[in-house]
Amino acid sequence: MTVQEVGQPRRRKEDARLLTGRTQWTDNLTRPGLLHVMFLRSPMAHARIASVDVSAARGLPGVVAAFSGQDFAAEQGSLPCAWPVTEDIVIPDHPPMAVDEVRYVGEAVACVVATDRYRAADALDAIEVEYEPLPAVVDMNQALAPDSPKVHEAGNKAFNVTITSGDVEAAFRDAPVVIDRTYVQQRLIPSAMEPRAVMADTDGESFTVWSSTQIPHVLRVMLAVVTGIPEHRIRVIAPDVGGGFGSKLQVTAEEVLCLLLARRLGKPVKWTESRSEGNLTVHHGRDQIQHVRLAADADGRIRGLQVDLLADMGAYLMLVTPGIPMLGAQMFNAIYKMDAYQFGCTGVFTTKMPTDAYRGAGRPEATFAIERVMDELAAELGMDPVEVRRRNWIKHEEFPYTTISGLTYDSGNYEAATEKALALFGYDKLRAEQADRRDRGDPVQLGIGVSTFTEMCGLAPSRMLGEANYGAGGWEHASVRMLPTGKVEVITGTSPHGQGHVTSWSQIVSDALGVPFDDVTVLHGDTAIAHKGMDTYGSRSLVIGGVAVVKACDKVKEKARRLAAHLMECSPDDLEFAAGAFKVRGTEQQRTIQELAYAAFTAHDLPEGVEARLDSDATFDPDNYSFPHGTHLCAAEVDTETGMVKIRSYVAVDDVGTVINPLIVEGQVQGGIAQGIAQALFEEAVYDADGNLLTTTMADYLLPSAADLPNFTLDRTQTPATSNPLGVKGVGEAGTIASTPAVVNAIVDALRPYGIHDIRMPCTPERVWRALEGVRR
Ligand code: MCN
Repeated sequence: MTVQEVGQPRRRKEDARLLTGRTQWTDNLTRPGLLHVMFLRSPMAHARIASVDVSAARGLPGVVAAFSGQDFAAEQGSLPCAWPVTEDIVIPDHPPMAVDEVRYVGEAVACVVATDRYRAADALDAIEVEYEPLPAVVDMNQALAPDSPKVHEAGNKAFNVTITSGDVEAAFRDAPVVIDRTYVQQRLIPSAMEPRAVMADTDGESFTVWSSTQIPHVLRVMLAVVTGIPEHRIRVIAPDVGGGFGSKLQVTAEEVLCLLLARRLGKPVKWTESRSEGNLTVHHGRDQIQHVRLAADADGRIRGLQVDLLADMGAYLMLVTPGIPMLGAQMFNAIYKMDAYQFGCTGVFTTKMPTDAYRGAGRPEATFAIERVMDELAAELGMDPVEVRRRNWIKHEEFPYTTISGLTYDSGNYEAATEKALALFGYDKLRAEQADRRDRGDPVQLGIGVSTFTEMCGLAPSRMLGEANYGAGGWEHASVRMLPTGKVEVITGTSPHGQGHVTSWSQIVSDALGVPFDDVTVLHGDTAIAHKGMDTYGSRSLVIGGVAVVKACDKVKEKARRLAAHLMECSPDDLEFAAGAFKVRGTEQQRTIQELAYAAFTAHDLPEGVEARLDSDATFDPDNYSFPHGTHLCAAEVDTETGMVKIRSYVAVDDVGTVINPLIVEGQVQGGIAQGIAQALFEEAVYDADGNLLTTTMADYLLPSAADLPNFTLDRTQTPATSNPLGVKGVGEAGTIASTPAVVNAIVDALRPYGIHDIRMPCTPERVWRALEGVRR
């Protein structure tokens, strides 16, 4: 009997190789005669470049070439922004190497190519750059002031959007309760395990670019557009990629310049970033100021919500920079029903590293604001925070439900996930302990934080992306080919970099074709092998790419059915498919899918219209986004004497529909929660007033380790999606989106009796202590 693979906690096929060092990180790769590139980066946040003199560097030992931005001005083009969110958005020119002006610390101004990395680094010192300093502007409000220094000639406002649904004025008029809050989403620095790296080579006609990227397919198109090199002459390979979290969803200056250097020199070149170079120049995440107003009735029913965002773009618009805050536009209303909603957002230029996608991208920010405000509403009304949510959320029998912001959620059951989470958490017991500690005046107070989240992922239906003015589609592609020996090769357009697609896709194929799990291999991440693809981000791979695999398997089976019918001289309708074989109903006659694969290979006796080889392609473009949801609960002990916060317990019940691999899902949720807690408690990119990044090392930028995090109690409910045949919903970002507000809500809940109703993230011991000192005084 064959075991159903979908739902099995299979260990990842990928891991044995990855864990035993047999990886192919881009930096491990080499080519005969490989040269190494290092970039000279601006030490100034804002300056005119008077001159760049690379001549002294050119003469140094081992140096093959040195170039300024000017040397590439004619061919380097402008780094792309593929998401112009409004008609009148300002998209400034963004040369990969600065030519006339630098606008953030770390912007490349020159480069050296040498026989090894260290010689290249040493030679950077010999380059003379004359800067004429210009004023920096790091604060968004200051940047919008009329007398602010201008980051770009066109001004510091990139775009402004307002979206209104329902009568907002009426909702707020005479509302018994209005909660009015401002939250700061601090800037974060993505820290993938593998730093960025890129290698480029040419045979004089064609080019190959190896990059630690999440998006080999998008990168290939964009490299062609930016450099003018014909697309069919560019092959992009994403070898093993050690994490990205959105930061490798980018077309970087270094990728473009390595390609151009390979062309200029006719030799292979490679660049690998150092950690501190990465902190400066990997695109940053978050960085929003959120002004949120919520109007409610006295019984806690929400009437209206008004959101006004300032979103820091940094100095330029990169691949999807302006789209990130817009991904939150339809998410602030979350799982709640309301009469009216207004969303406004202004994108602001500052002299800092550009921001762009970082795990959750727009949705963690929105979820944070609404889940924080729901707790404030509960406090204002003296209600339990779970109860206030219950009164407002969409009930399970109301799905499909079209929200005030216009999304149609296909399925969900917030009641079930919340009930399960409350039981696992021991909610009532913890509330009793909290009351007891309050009564006793215990210096260590207990806080309970609730986050009942949903998110839109599975980016996305091409039609909807078009309506949002996104520069590409959201489909995904798969090829499934049965080899002559009955093994299966899957080619996917997704580009996993830690998500375990090789394992998940093998499970899907194993069930669909009735072949053993170990007989399936999955190829990806090379534009010469996977011709079509839209890559991996936005928790889209399973709900789009995984479904494309199913569709391709269906076509393979259909072809096999026709062949089986021909060989067994029956009608295709007389065949039933089970356990990897086509059986003639009511007889013992059958052909296994492996036998059919061989027959299709030999092609000795094919029916009319059936081509040799048992293989097929499919492209899937969904009708809707995917809406996973869940309830996360956090209990935090807050030491009111030291400000120290300790997470005592954390329960997450997620609903991601049908689960392909529970072990992978659990890993995704674990990692996601860790990243969300990191925003709540630890991480922050800090710039000084002159635009210098102060958190350039891991000593300054506090990434939590496993030792800083509690054990998480994880469970699931399963409400299948109705928008795809697998019933699956995305999981890659869920934990990050849900966890940050759960933690901050817990801290604020502990401190509410002291008159504290917010702590700015990250909630470091110093910030908590200062807040307490403030009220004590
Ligand atoms: N899965 C499943 N059942 C479900 C949902 C998902 O078994 N119902 C499995 C999938 O088959 C897949 C994995 O979970 O193996 C993640 O699937 P999905 O939610 O489709 O997300 P993506 O594969 O598209 O991954 C992208 C997502 C994003 S957007 C970020 S950011 C992120 C994340 O994945 N970055 C990661 N997880 C990461 N994990 C690692 N290790 N490294 C990163 O950089």
